[in-house]
Amino acid sequence: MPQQVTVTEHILLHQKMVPGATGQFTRLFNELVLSAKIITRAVTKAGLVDILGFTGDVNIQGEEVKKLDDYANRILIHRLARSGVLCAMASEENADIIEVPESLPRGDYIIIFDPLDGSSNIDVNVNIGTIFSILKRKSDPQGPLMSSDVLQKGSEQVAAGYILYGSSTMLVFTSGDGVHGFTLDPSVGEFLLSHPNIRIPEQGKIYSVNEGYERYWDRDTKKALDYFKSPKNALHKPYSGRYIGSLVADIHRNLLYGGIFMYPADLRDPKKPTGKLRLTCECNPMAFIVEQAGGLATDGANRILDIEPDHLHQRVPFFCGSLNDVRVVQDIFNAERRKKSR
Ligand code: AFP
Repeated sequence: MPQQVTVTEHILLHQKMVPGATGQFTRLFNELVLSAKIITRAVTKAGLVDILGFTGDVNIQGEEVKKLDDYANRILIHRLARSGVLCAMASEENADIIEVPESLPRGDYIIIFDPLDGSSNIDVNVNIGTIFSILKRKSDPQGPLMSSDVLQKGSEQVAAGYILYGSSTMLVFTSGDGVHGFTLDPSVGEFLLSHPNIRIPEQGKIYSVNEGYERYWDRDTKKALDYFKSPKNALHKPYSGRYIGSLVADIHRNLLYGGIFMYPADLRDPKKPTGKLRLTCECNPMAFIVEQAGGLATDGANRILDIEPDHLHQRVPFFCGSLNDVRVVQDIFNAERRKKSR
């Protein structure tokens, strides 16, 4: 019989190697895993039960809230608040930080999540995902929670991951010790280690971007796209274009096959002058995973993980993926900056 390691076993084994580990992280993870199973159940029933379509509300991002989005958000908030190890949460769907009520046991961890990313794909049965970023409180636990506890740089993340609801449900995460992927075996209801120590190919062959908006990009982004489509690039042939429109699915594919994901600044849309994706709940966790797998993530000028967030729902341009491909983008942006400063 093949050796099958569950995600809980994997975390417990790794916890043993961390001096002073208290088991709090494992408790938090167990609630995440349970939430992922509950959301998977709802996703796989979508179409059969009344969970497709809109709730009629508009979220903090100004987007109409889908029923499944709202369901995933409520499950995560309810379950995670009961982990006993969190002091606060933040969700893409909620305007403000959600403090864990005093009536529940609390701890030093903070989690930021996008409950169901890729909502526009929900009603058409295309992959969607949950993204999470875990931080540790820095301020005195006896005092009030500070906004700086939540607005930490991505490099301070304790762990980050995503759950991909696709042809199977997968949980991929890093706690700073490589990237590991687990696949939900529905027959036993457990996430089993299926992709240990994922490494992103150094040289990609895929570019993923919503090319429909090209005319609204800055010159550097257009130059980068041109490079990936040119037969004169490092591959000596155009890259393949692949874009699902669900960040989790696009990053997951590129993580395994190699490639670059781009969501640049959009100069047409006043809502997206710095891109669409949110730093704290989307870009930071994905950047942590991709860097841990050997890749890179930048906004064109800065390493994503070095950006100090100034507010919870901050958006940044995002270029993330294989080392060589992201370096090409960095070089294009740097050259242009050098020219301007002359
Ligand atoms: P939705 O959740 O509104 O579908 O947005 C998904 C997302 O945040 C991310 O998952 C995609 O990569 C990106 O937006 C797609 O945006 P475009 O539709 O503008 O390409």
